Amino acid sequence: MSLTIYGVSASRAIRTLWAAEELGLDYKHEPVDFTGGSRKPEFLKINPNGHIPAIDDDGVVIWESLACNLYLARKHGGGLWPDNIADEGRALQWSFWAMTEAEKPILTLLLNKFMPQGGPSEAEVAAAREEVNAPLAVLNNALAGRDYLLGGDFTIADLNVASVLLWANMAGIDLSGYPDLAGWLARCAGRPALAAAQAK
Ligand SMILES: N[C@@H](CCC(=O)N[C@@H](CS)C(=O)NCC(=O)O)C(=O)O
Repeated sequence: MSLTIYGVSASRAIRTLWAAEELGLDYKHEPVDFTGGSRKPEFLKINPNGHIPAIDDDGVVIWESLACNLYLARKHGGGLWPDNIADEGRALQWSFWAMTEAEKPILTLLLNKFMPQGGPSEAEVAAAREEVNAPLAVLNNALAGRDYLLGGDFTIADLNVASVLLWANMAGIDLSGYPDLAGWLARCAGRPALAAAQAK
């Protein structure tokens, strides 16, 4: 069996490196960067979008970070994949939600922090500050009275959503008004598998 994960850990590839570490997989890491490497012809053969991450699992090539994670968790289980179809549906729901509802405003605020010159415009930042509150409230409410999104255990739903929400911490977004979310995010961020992935 051979699994290759493409993408430097200081990119969305951290999401898939984290999943692979949680699953205890043996994999090869190709640290393709996002400042040119992802646009090289050899990488475009893997992901024609020119983005990292991507994986090649014995010839099965998957791109889109959270799709890579769903695939790996579905294939290897290891407690990350739900044990019933209702929770599988919820894991898909939360993964798509992270990408479509939460990622954009959080990324705008992250870019604003690290690229004060040449990053998002003032108007885009103001809109993102407003826009981010709705998904943060939805997530906070979903976590009320439970440790993890599907109940008592950490699953791929948590990994996928937390891997996007980690940017909120990096962007310095104040989460004090969302205590259930903040507690959950701290639990997810403290997992040794994430530290192992960050060290790649
Ligand atoms: N929706 C994609 C986005 C991937 C993406 O945009 N990755 C960035 C790095 S974080 C990238 O490859 N940027 C380089 C480029 O677009 O040339 C995913 O989640 O995998």
